[in-house]
Amino acid sequence: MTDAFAALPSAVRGTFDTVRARDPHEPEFQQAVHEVLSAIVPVLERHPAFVEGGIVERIVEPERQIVFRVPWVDDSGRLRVNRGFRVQFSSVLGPYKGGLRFHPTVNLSIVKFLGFEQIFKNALTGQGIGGAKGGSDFDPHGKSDAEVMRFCQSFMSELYRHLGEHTDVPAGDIGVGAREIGFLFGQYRKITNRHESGMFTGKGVQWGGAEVRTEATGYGAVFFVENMLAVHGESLDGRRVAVSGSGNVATYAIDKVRQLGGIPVTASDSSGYIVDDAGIDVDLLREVKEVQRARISEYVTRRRSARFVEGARPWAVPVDIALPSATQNELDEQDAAALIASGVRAVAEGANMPSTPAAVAAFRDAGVLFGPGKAANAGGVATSALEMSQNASRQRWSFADSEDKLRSIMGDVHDAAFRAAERYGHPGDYVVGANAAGFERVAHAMLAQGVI
Ligand code: NDP
Ligand code: 2IT
Repeated sequence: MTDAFAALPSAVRGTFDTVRARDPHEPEFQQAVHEVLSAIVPVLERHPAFVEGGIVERIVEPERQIVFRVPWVDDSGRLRVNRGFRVQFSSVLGPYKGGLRFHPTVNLSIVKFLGFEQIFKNALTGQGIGGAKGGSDFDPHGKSDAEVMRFCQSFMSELYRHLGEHTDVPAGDIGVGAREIGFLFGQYRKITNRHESGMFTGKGVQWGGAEVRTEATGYGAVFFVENMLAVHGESLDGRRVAVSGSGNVATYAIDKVRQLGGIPVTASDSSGYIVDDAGIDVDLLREVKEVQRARISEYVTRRRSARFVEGARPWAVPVDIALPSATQNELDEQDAAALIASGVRAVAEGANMPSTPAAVAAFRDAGVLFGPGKAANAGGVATSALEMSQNASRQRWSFADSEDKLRSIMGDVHDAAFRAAERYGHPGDYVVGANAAGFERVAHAMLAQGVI
């Protein structure tokens, strides 16, 4: 990946060279920085104060990064050691905010790329939340509930001292769902002797969680697509949609596509993908993945209209809309070419950075409507901010009100990105628009708050 970076204009080249020299072993972080820097050049040209204030040099360096040992004992009595991370990237707009990922591939490069993305995504939501990310190379797959609990308790026994409702507020991400959040919150409460609802989002709705937070990222991504299509007088009705992943984001994206009259025809996990031309049955998918925690091939044993394709990704299936919602760099140039050849109209990133830079370039060149992750998947963290508001005011909003708010926020996120793209001379380019709108807000706040 490192050698594939396109040359950058001189305004940002020096900063990128410094990032590469400082962190030569962080390809995902470099990729995320490269995307943002290439998109914000027109903003820097229009705001010399951002250049003089060293905003770009400062923003690529996390305010703080925490790396720690997580020892725990498995069910056979064997000692295991994982590595924990929290990268607190920027608190200029609010407390650090962003998810925790538990997956064997997690390392500092992944956590930094996610934390960096989170700064601009969170800014774009218009809420008062800074940017952070964390996690561990722990793999919850195949672990018992008791093992997951012991791991979460050990993880939180270190991390708790860096968290708090006004300091840093984690949430879920890959491998961290309702079960893990419960164990993590429980340990924080025990250690601190504080039931501090606002220190974690994605909590169970029975104990401080917000309605719609579970559904928010997937629903939000589909609302984003709805907005992109509406600009051209089009809708989701009757359109075939390919979704990758079968976790939190993918499941609720599929659910909302169906509700809005589209036909979600694929889902996947790390073993392969399923195609169901009758439309994915969300209840069955949830039963297989959430309840049984089984492989996705289990779905086809219970659904005649579906087939399983092992060891491949779903992008060769002809569709009108694609929602990559599994993980980073899961859709490359060849996948983009296949989607374009089959006439794809819109792509929106439910995952963070799922499309490689070459795939993004191919979509933009082909005139495909392309919603980058920091805009399209912002509904999750935006609803986290709504959860924080409800916790602070001890209120509980209904599902219907919360979904209305999410829909309206996604309309605002779309419009902010759309308008910024026009303002900076790249109409219709949501990559420029989302990065420019998020960056502008962060940069103004950094200038106002001085050199810190
Ligand atoms: P989940 O853990 O719920 O689901 C992840 C899904 O992606 C699973 O189907 C998993 O398959 C698949 N997957 C993960 N890693 C890989 C891999 N390396 N190769 C192939 N498939 C993989 O996570 P989420 O749905 O929460 O997150 C999905 C994406 O959305 C991530 O990029 C995340 O950062 C992003 N996101 C999540 C938000 C949220 O609110 N949860 C908010 C915004 C973005 P398997 O089980 O086989 O590993
Ligand atoms: O990538 C993301 O935006 C998330 N995983 C959700 C973060 C949050 O704090 O809700």
